[in-house]
Amino acid sequence: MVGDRVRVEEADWAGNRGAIAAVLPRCSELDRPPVANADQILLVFAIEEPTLDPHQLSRFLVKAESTGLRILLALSKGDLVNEAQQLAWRRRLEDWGYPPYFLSLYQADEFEALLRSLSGQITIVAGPSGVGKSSLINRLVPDLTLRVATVSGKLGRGRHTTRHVELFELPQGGLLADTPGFNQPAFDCSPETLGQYFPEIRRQLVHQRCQFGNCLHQGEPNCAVQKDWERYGDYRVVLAEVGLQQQVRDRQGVVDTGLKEKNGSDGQVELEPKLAPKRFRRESRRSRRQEFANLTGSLQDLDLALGSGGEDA
Ligand SMILES: Nc1nc2c(ncn2[C@@H]2O[C@H](COP(=O)(O)OP(=O)(O)OP(=O)(O)O)[C@@H](O)[C@H]2O)c(=O)[nH]1
Ligand SMILES: [Mg+2]
Ligand SMILES: [Zn+2]
Repeated sequence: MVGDRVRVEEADWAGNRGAIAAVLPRCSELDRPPVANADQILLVFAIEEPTLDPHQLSRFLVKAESTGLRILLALSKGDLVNEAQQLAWRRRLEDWGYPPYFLSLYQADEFEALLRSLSGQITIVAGPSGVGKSSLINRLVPDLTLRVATVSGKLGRGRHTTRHVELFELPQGGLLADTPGFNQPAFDCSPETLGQYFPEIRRQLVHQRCQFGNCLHQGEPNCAVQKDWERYGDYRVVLAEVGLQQQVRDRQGVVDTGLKEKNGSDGQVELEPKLAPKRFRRESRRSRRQEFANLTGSLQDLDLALGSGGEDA
């Protein structure tokens, strides 16, 4: 992967070649964009061209949170809106828990402050297509002239769009990964962990806890999470999505989520735990073993090999 640390044997220094003998253990690993050993993600969104869609930004933030890496947020193309609009976005994103850096190629911006938080770090620059990721990296890395997109057409995808992941060295120390833009991040977390990816929920759970450990914060008895924050709707939408994904995995027999659908008081589909945690663990092991057996097509052989107590096979 881009970002891997490797041991090279028989280096041919003159020919600038060598054989990779081993890939050292990774301290982090991202699938999309594929980068190893990164410290943080710099999420770049344009305020205009393309117009900032708060729901899309929210999805990218959730995806970024699920990596466990530090998150920085930059809003680019600040020159395309007025100061009042910038201030409104700043306030809004601070409420979400992500104070943004405002950037612009064409007017004074917060480039210096951003630079300080990048130095010495390995940073993945990610975000939708055409927001100015490559333009920003050109600015951060002197003498670099990455080709930037000439946006055209309805999709805003043009020529010179970035098509691969590459690391660049900052003069202050640290590395930046330019990545191809993508527009719809997919999630792979469980409904119960989703809440941890919203700073608004994390903040509320610092001093209080919900009554149930697997609470989904949808109005369960003694839930400690309020509903009066802007992204609560986004939370519910993503929750329903990851819940459905898990049900699909369930039906394929991969693992039992322990959740079932019910109709909530406000007419929306809600998920609720369907089994006690202990029983749920037992169920899930059995279904996992079942799936493995189906895969190999020899349930009997497998049961013999595992024995009846082979729980963690
Ligand atoms: N007005 C304005 N335009 C900008 C700014 N930064 C970048 N652009 C323009 O936005 C377009 C896209 O820039 P890129 O840097 O190629 O965007 P990208 O995010 O790397 O795009 P992909 O590689 O497709 O993901 C280019 O035409 C840039 O000139 C800015 O601060 N203000
Ligand atoms: Mg690019
Ligand atoms: Zn709760």
